[in-house]
Amino acid sequence: MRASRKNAFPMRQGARGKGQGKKAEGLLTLALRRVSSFRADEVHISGAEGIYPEKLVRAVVQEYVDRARDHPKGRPDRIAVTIEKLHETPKRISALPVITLKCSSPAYAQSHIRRLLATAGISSRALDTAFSIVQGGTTMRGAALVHAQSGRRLEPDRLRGIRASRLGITPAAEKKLSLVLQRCGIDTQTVREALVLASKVARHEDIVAELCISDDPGYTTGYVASSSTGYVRVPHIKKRKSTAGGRVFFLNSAVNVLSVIRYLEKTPVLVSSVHPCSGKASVNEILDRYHQ
Ligand code: PML
Repeated sequence: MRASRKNAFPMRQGARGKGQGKKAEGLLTLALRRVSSFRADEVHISGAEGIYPEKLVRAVVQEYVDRARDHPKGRPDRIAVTIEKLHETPKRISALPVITLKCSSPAYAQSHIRRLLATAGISSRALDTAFSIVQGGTTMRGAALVHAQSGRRLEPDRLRGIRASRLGITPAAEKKLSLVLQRCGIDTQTVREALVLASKVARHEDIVAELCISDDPGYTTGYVASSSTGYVRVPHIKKRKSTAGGRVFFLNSAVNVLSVIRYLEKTPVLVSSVHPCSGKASVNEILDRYHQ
């Protein structure tokens, strides 16, 4: 599947002739949502996102549906694939640099995350709010928005949250990313997709940082990400079999929340370049890098 996407994005933003505007030529955005209705209300159990040229969409939809059926969280009751034409050329960005924190337990994870995010400017009150969201029992469909200083919740709907959408990676960058992650032994679809999402999120100037814990009970590595820390993977962020999880985006004080939501949900972004992966480091080593 990935090999067949070679040269799928030949047109770079700004590579057109004068007067051609910024219309996206034949690009579609795909979003997958898997829903289970084993409780009275439907529960969102996982999703996927991508931006593809029209000619690849049929094959990608098939791939999405196959993945959705074989998910570790079980067979969904409903699979919804949304396909939308992009009317705006995607903004091209770099993936965040990747590093894995040396961490051996959820207690250490929480303490390291508090230190890392405090350095990025997140108050302890905001961190309390964030941990209560990602460790609480409710699985939100999207991310919570938390004010980085006051810890106030800012998303209009606390169950729906905000879903970062319209994001993808060019085939060339995806190939390079695979090579870079292979060298660190972490080249999985989960890591690649989470990194693309985190890179789009961190790119907004009013989003200070992100905290993510997967709600997959078998996946115990989460991450914190920001433009200053990069993408910091956190092993043992939760106990195996725990279904808790979620995403929190921390926002600046002077933020215009609606414009951040618009960026996250509507602005198309493609990762088109990749940094090397730095392997593993202790929290002190990572903090020392900030202060250099
Ligand atoms: C998710 O989308 O379920 C979260 C995935 C987190 C991946 C963390 C990593 O292994 O880098």
